[in-house]
Amino acid sequence: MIENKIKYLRDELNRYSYNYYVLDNPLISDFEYDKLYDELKELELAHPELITPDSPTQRVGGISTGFEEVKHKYRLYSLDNTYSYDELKKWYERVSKECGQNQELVCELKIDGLAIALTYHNGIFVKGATRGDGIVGEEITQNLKTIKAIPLKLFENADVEVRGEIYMPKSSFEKLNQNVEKPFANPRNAAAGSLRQLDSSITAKRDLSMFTYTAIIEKANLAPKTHWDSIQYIKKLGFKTNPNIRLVKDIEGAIDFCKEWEEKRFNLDYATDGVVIKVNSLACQNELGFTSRAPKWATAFKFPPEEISTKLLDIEIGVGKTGAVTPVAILEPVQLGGSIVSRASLHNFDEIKRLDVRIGDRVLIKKAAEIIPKVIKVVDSDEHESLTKYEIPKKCPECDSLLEERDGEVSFYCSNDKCPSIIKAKLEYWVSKEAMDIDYIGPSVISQLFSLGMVKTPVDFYKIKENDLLKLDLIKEKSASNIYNSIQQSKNRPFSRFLTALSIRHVGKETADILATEFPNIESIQKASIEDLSKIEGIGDKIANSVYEFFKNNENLKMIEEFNQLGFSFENTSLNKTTELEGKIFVLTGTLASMTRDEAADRIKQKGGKTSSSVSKKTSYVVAGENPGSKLDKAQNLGVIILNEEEFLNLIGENK
Ligand code: 3BA
Repeated sequence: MIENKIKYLRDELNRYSYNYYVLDNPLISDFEYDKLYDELKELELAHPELITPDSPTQRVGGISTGFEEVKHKYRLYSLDNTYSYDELKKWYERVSKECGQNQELVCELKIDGLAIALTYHNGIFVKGATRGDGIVGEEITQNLKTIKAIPLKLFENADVEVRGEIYMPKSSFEKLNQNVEKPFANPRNAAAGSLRQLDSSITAKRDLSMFTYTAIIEKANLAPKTHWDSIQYIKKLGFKTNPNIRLVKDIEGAIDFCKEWEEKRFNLDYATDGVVIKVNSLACQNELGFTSRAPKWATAFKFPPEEISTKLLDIEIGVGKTGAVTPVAILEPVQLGGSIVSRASLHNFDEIKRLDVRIGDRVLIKKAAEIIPKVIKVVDSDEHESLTKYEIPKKCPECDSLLEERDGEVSFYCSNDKCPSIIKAKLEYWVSKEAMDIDYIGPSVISQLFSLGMVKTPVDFYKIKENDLLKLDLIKEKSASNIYNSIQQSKNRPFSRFLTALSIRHVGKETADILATEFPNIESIQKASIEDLSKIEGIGDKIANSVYEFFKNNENLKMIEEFNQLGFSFENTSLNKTTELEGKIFVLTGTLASMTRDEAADRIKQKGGKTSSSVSKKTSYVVAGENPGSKLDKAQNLGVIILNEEEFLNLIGENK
């Protein structure tokens, strides 16, 4: 029978992937796995009515239009932390006072990833969300389903919510960074960026995994009495847990564990930033309870930030989009915090003076919470006095214009607003996530476009033809057509994004949002006086002035005129927002004939509705186009109203 064959294939595939991704014990080759997978895929294609959400084929979903906020059923608390063993001892004294002496503790490595919560009903994975602020997170079920260490079906029909940390192995992070335009700063950011993809097929390509460390059990065959036992139960359900965990008799045992891992952690293929210490007895945990933000029965020991000394080879000067000049220390490469460091921040010239840093000095550098290490001091040496004092450069390293100081600011500025460094920095900002979010373009592409004379102002991006891009030296996924398409797509960004991207002084994302809600279009901002502007809540004199100046500048006006001619419309869509669809949640699936899913989502939001990437009881409508995905099945199961394209257009009043 087909059903039996399908069940057999699913069980086999699940067994193989459990052994591979959870137990790290491959049983068969990728080739053999793929053969079974294809067989299942084919059967499901012929019998779509037999597809279930926990089938291994359901790991890669489709493209969603955004992530819905969800309230966690149980709050995810924070974790108190300390760098000091004395503090750990004090914490243990408080534990002992409440629950008696000799409380056992469990030590777990603190994984430096992203905390998430997974919900299972009857052993089936139904929902996954980010921690968010612990009370409300973002639903990212589709993306989490692509992670093979997350079981879609448990070994028991339990109702549980588990929490754990999503991480990217260090080795996979290094590989990924060689293939992306904008490298991620660390594995944690890479994991976060991968989870935030709207297209889950991209997430599926990233090597993500999860260590699970907490279970809230609602319905199960067992109620553990200790944290240790609950970890064993988590394993039994089919989750991956971190093997480096230890049950110890008291705080001394925990401190030993911390000391041991302070060095050993660098040999692991995942990032850890400390040790989480938890009271083992759940009865004692209950007695201790929580403060307003964290459990009293757990604490984290954070590994001390590493420091190391190295030679300062040079001080380079960078020029940002505002013209502000920042010094960067160029160092003899050293290993620090799991990566090789050859540059460090020196903040500004005041800092160089304060530290009396001279080229040729040995300097101490430190990597703390920041991504970029910083120079903390000069290491005393006989040599230091013989080195020449650092002098603040008089001229811009790029264009030789004089550097100038500005009232009340520590930075120095390049005085030439045509400085190539400033122009390039502005172009880089234009394409950045915060602004027009143009994929596949980063510093190297911009530098080429600029030196070939193809792009001098942002408007030039939109005049490029696909063939022009063939002149560039491009790698892999940054093909001419990818770049061209992502430039074209960026034309649809909202008005506020466009205003952000202009790099108007003192106008960042928040201010741009304010301007975009106060003014219906670009002409009206252009016409506004300084008084009009500074009357607005959140816009001070400084901002009002720079906005005013920006729109008085002839080159800026010419650029905006060119944008107009290119068909950019700077209408403020949020102003003509309506409320017909208020309170309605839509899920879009399949291909629509009259518009893309993104456009449909915009129309829905325009009318006050919301969209979500997954179907639940709260979903008001599922709009199904051609070739809808599993969302349609789910909608049918849950009895959610399903609209075809015509019905949808009628509903939003666009069926002409
Ligand atoms: N254990 C992070 N919180 C953790 C359950 C408590 C907790 C963590 C932990 C609160 C790790 C705060 C966010 C959160 C689940 C709340 C761990 C790790 N235990 N091993 C005590 O490895 N990073 N983080 N996560 N609930």
